[in-house]
Amino acid sequence: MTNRRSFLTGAALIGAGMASRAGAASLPEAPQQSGAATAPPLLPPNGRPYNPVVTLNGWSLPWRMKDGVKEFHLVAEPVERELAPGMTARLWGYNGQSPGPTIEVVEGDRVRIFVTNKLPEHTSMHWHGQILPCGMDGVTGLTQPGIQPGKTFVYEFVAKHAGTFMYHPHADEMTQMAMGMMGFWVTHPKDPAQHAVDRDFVFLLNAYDIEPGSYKPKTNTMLDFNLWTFNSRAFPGIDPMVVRKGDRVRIRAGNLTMTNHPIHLHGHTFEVTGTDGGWVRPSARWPEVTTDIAVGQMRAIEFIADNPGDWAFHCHKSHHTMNAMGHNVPNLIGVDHSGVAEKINRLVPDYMVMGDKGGSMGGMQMPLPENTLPMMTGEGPFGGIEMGGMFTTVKVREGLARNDYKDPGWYKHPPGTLAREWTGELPAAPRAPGAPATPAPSPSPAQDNPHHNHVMEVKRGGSHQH
Ligand SMILES: [Cu+2]
Repeated sequence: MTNRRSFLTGAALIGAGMASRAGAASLPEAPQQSGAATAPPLLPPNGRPYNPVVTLNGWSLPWRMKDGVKEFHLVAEPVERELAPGMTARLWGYNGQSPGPTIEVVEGDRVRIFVTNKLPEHTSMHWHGQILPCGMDGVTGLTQPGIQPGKTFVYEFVAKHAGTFMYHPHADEMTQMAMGMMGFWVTHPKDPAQHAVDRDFVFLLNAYDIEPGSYKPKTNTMLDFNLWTFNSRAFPGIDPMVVRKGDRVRIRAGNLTMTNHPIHLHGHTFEVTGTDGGWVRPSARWPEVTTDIAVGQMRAIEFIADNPGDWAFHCHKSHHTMNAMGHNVPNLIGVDHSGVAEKINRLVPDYMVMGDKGGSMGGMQMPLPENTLPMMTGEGPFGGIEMGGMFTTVKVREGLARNDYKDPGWYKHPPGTLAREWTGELPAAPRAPGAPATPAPSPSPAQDNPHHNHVMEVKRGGSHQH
């Protein structure tokens, strides 16, 4: 954990925004975080006790207790975020990172949040899901003027309801959210025994459109994003969620992308126990292995981690578990284009085609432009994982210490519990009645594939771009 503390001097902030001269002189420190590692849970140093959350590849914001009020300081500013090793994005975020730090408070806490704008345009802060006075809702033009560059605004309200929330600007949203401005907010129950779990992970679903070889997201993209991320990290850059066998685990996710994400967990069934509106009554829950999270929604899922292993946890839209790629590639399965790619390559150096045996890039040597991620990547104990984007693992292990979140390495499968190659005799495979005894040979690809003459997608320069 790299913790670079930047202390803003009173002098630099005097006269800023709505914060009074006296208030500005005593602004709380704005801690900064630059690394992308998952920070350990932030144990509350004062105030009411609670069970802290773990922000996936993120951290929680320390506060200052002043006359019984929890004071936080968020600084909106340009940041650099490593999306995964090999690719860094120039984003906008808070306190050194995108997303900003998680804010954790307790039901009934009075909260005061200073928001300083170090961006080149005005911003504001909306506290998504909070029940608060209208004038604290942070909608530019509607409930407040924009926070101009260099200015600080102060928001104050009581965190009335325990639950799962987000924060994000309500000013030039298309740009500011496409640039990564968002953060998580958890209001813990007054009674720490209520809704208690052993491990509580949180992250935001976000997406970027960054041309391979460039660093800044395109902000006008509506649907065709090429980097699908958990907390501005793409697989294999997303940490595993490490849990102890027998733990009750909660995972909370909020969706600030432009599309829905069916989030899927392997090896366990879970229940949705919370939404942006609050907790779901136990009688209204049902078992799931996938839950769809619509745009602007939050879901808290809970399960007992009773099944040891390395379990995939991912968005079920297959294009969301890939990194930067070109989508406009014809399907060449079954087409013999041997030799053709090489010939075209002499003319167009970065030319690539989809494989004739499928899309697997396993054996493919493809030069990547600087600062991008392979579309299918990640090495597992059995070879290439061939994933990207919104994919990580839940690692369930026996006998971990209570606060041990360290990656335990790959799961060691007990003897006899692993799929393996069969080399013995094969039983006859029964066929549907009326089916031919042997499959008919498929017609020559030249007759049924409009791309048989190899007039294929030809891409220049960054071969992955849209
Ligand atoms: Cu998705």
